Parts: sequence; C-alpha cells; structure tokens
Amino acid sequence: MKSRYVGHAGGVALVLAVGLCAPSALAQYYPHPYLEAECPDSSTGSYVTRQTSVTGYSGAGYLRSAGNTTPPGYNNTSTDRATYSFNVKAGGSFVLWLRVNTNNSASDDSWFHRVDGSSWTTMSSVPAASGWRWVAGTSAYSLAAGAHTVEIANREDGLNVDKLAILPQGTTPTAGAAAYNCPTTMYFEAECRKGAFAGYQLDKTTKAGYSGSGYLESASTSLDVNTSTDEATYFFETGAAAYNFFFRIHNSANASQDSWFYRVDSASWTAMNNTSGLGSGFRWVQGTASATLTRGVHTLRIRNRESGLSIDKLAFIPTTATGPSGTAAGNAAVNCEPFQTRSDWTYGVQDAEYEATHRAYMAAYGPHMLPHHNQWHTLNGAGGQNGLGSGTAFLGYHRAMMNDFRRFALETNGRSWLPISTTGETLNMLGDAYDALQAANLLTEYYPRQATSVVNVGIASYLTLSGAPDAKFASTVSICPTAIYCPGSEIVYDNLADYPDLDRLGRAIGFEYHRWFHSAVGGTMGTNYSPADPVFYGWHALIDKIVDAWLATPNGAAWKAANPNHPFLVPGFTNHHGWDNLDHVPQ
Ligand SMILES: [Ca+2]
Ligand SMILES: [Ca+2]
Ligand SMILES: [Ca+2]
Ligand SMILES: [Ca+2]
Ligand SMILES: [Cu+2]
Repeated sequence: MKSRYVGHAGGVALVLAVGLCAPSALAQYYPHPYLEAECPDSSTGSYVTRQTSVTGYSGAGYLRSAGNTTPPGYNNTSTDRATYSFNVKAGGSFVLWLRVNTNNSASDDSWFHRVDGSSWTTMSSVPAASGWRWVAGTSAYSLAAGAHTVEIANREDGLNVDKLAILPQGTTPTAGAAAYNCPTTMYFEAECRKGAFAGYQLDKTTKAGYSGSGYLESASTSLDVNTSTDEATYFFETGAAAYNFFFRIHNSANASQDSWFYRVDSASWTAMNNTSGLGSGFRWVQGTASATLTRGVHTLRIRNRESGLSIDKLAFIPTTATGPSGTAAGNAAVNCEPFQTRSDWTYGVQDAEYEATHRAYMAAYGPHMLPHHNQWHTLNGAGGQNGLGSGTAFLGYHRAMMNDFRRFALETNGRSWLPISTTGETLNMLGDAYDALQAANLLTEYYPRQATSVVNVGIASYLTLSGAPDAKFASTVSICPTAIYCPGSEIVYDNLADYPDLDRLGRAIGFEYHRWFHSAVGGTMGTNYSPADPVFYGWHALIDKIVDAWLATPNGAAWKAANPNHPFLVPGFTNHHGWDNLDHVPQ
C-alpha cells in the first residue's frame, strides 16, 4: 500500500487551495513596528502636508503642527490629526515613541497621542534640545498580537514629527530602523520564501555568485502557467505607490532556461522570457509589469516556465526610484528571519507558529504517519543498533520525515522547525505531544513529559570535528565494520571526520546520542509516537546538521562521490519507504 503522506500527491489543485487560504502572513522581518510620520493612513489639517525644510529627517519628510492649542488634556480643538495602522507580533506592554524636533523651544514641544482609540495622552515640556530626537510617551499600552492604530494630534504649533515606533516597555528605538508605511525600496532573498511548491521547495547552491544562502531553480518546463508546478510566495508590506519588480536570475545564457512567470496579488500572470542575451551569471532583470499598490501586505508569486532558470533575489522598487541592474548584489534583504536555532526564537511568537504548523501536520498526516513511525521502530529498533544497514536506514527514514514536514510547512505558509540549540534550555515553552495527538485522534499514546527542562544537550565528542568532550556521553563509539556481532573487531571512532560511510555514521548517532535525548525528555517523546512531541523535529534537525557536517568532510565528500545515486542524496526526498535495515545491507 502506498503511503498517503510520502509524495507530492494532490498536485496543483491542492496547491492552490492551500496557498490561497493561507493564514495572515509575515512580510519583511522586523521585531517591532516603525512608521514614517509623513505617510499616515488618514490625516487632517497641516498633517496632510509633508514637510522637508528641516534636514536630518528619516524617510521622505516629516509633519509639522500648525494648529495651536494648549489645554492640559485633549479637548477636540486639535485641527491637525493623523492616524496610522500597525501590527505587533507578540502581545505585551508597549510604549509609543515619537522622533520629534521641538526647535529647542518650550512653545513647540507638546502634542497628544492615543492608541486604539483609548483616552488621549498629553505630551508636553519634553526634555529641551535642538535637532531630531526620540521621545518616549508617558503612557503604557497593553496590546495583543495583531492590528492596532495610533493617532497623533497637535497641541502647540511648530512641533515637527518625523517617525513613530511602538516598542515593548524597557526598549529604546533603533537608529535607522526601517519603516514600511511609506513607499520604499526593499530586497528579498528568493530562498527566504514564505511558501513553496514542488521545485521551489528546494534550496539550491550549485551556481556561484548567489546572494544570501542560495537560490531557487525551476525544476521543469511549462509554457502554460496553469500547468506550472513550482511556485514560491513572497508577502511584502508597502506604502501606497506604483512599484516595479526586479529579479536577480541566472539563465546560463541559454534561451531554453531563461523564462519564468510572476504575478502580484490577483493580477494576471506575467511571462518573462528571452533574457538569455543578458549573459550567464546572476544578474538583474526588470519585470515587464508594474503594479499600483495600496498601503498594506501584498503577495508576489513566481512560477516555473523553463527548467534550469534560477532566481536568487527579488527587489520591490517604487517607480520613482531606480532599481538594481547588472550583476550587483543589491541591498541587504529584509525578509530572512535571523533565527538559526530554537534558542534564537522569541518564545511565545515563533513557538506558537511552529506548534500550529506541527498540529496541522499531525491532523492531516498523523493518523497514518505516527503508526508508521511506530512500525518502523518496532521492525528496525531504536535506530542504528542492528548492525550493517541500520545506520543508513535510521538516517534515511528520519530525514524523509523531516523533508515531508518541511514540504507541508512550505505548502501552508506555515513555520518549519529550527534545530534545538546545544547550549541552554531546549524545551522552553514548547508544548508536549498532547495537542498533536489530539489532532491526530491518538490521545491513547499520550504520556506527559518526564522532564520539564533539558539543558545543554551538547554533542557527543565522537560526532564533532573538534573532538570536544561532553560529560554526558562517552568520548568514543565502537562500530562493527561488517557484522552485527563482532566481538574484538569493532572500530572505535572519536571524531566526526573519521566515519568512512553514512551507515557507520548513522549507527554511531542512533545507538547512543539519538536515544539519549528521547529518554531525557521522556513522555511520548520517549516512545515510538515521539514525532507528536514538537521538540522531535528540533532534535532530528540537530542530528541532520551533524550528518550535513559529516557530508562536508573529505570522507563524506568521498562517500557522496562514490554513491551519486544514493536515495539519501536526492534533494528534499520524502519517500518513507525503502529505509528498513534490510534495505541497506549489501547483497
Ligand atoms: Ca509654538
Ligand atoms: Ca519621516
Ligand atoms: Ca526561453
Ligand atoms: Ca539568494
Ligand atoms: Cu524515530
């Protein structure tokens, strides 16, 4: 019987249904919102008119109060008012900061502001100074994650307002922080897509000269956009303006590899073609269709046309500005999140997003996948301890699981796992297996975690290149070279670079190191239903990082070269079959 969850079954029809029903998406990465004062969503009085005469402002200018009123509290006589919408990613207590210039005058240093229509705060006699500076509001606002509004109104005339920031209590503004409520130039790395299907799910790094951590590449040719299967999604937040779109591509100077499709929001698809004359190497091409965008979040999608076309980077440029050209890398991208491991996450925000994706995956695939994982371990053991072939089987089966989860996260604009860090706390606020088992209707397999905290998991020295010892693990591991039981003829390994093949690496990892964390966490994570615990994917991601580090050693590279068609080396493989111990014993 073919597993329901192993392949890309569902195809384009499912693709579109899932893609269009995506949850509200992250656009460019920023921890907290900044707003240029001169781009309000709505305004009255002098706040309708952008000012530029006092230099040193951020963005395209600033606003100046013209109305003059000095009541101690807001009394509805302010004629200059401006309203801005913003989003906060995590709930908390926030302070509104304004970047102002009070002309060093006590007669120009006051205003009113409020958040979400709350009562107005009077700001007056702020610390005297000349020039532009940030001033913290005197009120704290308790805000839930999501959309909010801030409103400013004049008190004394002559006050200049350049920029606003909504920051958690106790933090101060960052100089030069990007604001996206005005038309502004922005660059995205293609590989930091939020959603992807088929070929665009793979991170490519073969062609030299890419920006960021890689690029995407069209896997097949489809001259009809309706039959394209590769798709990547980019949400981006803009001010109201007309935009041009630029793509940093690599077409190998080949007319059969030089085309792709793109579309903005619900506009029709634009076919880009005949770019091969520009030459090989990564270089910028302007999309032939521009778009007039409202203030808010928009979506740019790309799809494959000719196979072999690579897309490295995107640029969203107001038509009043000049876009990138030639082979330049362009500005730094703003859509790649800085997190590398779970310890980099802001607990509560990213955890919630990852848990939601994990729960959705388990609701869709858990009823089949979790029992399949149980059967795999029943047949093949805990992993890697059944001699020849069991190391490859262990690593292959679990990497197929990881790839399948990542596929799901990309197809639902969800959030995939991050590896757990090897230092500090690994469980943090991440929930245990309960929610996923409930979603999969398998609560009979639920056991509460035995540990509430697992600290400094470390890496066994025989799995590191430095050989740094870790007291939790033996410093060496013994692997039989040929047979299951080989007393006296084991080979002892003490360094990651020494393993001659994938199988022996898998046997070294699965036997002790891999099982240790499952037991240390306990509960369902200590059973064959462990993938229901969200930390499972963080743990196996750390294991896959060790495997990738080995593949980069001379031994790993030699093994790759000697086994070019090995199923473990198929990019993004999700086939869960063919990974039993007996499948990998040489005949
Ligand atoms: Ca004044
Ligand atoms: Ca400004
Ligand atoms: Ca072509
Ligand atoms: Ca890139
Ligand atoms: Cu497993």
